[in-house]
Amino acid sequence: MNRTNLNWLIAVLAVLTLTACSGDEEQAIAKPEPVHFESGDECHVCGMIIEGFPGPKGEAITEKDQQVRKFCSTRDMFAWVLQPENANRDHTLYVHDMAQTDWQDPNDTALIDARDAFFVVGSDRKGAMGPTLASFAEQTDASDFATEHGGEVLAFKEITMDHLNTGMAMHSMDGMDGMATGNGDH
Ligand code: ZN
Ligand code: CU1
Repeated sequence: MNRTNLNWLIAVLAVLTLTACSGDEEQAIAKPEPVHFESGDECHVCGMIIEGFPGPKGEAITEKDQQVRKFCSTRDMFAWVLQPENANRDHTLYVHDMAQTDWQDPNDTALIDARDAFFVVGSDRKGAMGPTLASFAEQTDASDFATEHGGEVLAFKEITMDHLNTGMAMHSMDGMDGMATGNGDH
């Protein structure tokens, strides 16, 4: 993270902390605000330049040291989040709400908390890395999308590594089934 981003983050945190004091006392630690995607940003998982690719993006602000990680796709964000060293961490996570923005060019005003979002897995719409997870703030929007583009609606906590490679996994399974049947006849 560069210095400008860090200063900006600290300023945002300070403002949020002040606001929290006047309101809910339970809200001791403020959640950092989303950071905008900028040209030249690289995906933390695959290293691709994120700009110019369709589909929802992801970002994480790490729990411990508030480092910003950006991801070319929700798929790559989950590939990182589901790693054993991240799975139980309270990283702040953002994804685009695709009900609010254009699939081809998602706008950062549509970033929402990924942990509260609904995801369509296995649809026909492609992200930066091919098959991806379409993210939505509202479950009804996710259902509408799944009706139009196929796939299954899942909550954040329901996503597993198996969901990240659905397209590829199904093809290889088909091939293996065929071989297993052939060999079994001997
Ligand atoms: Zn990536
Ligand atoms: Cu990539």
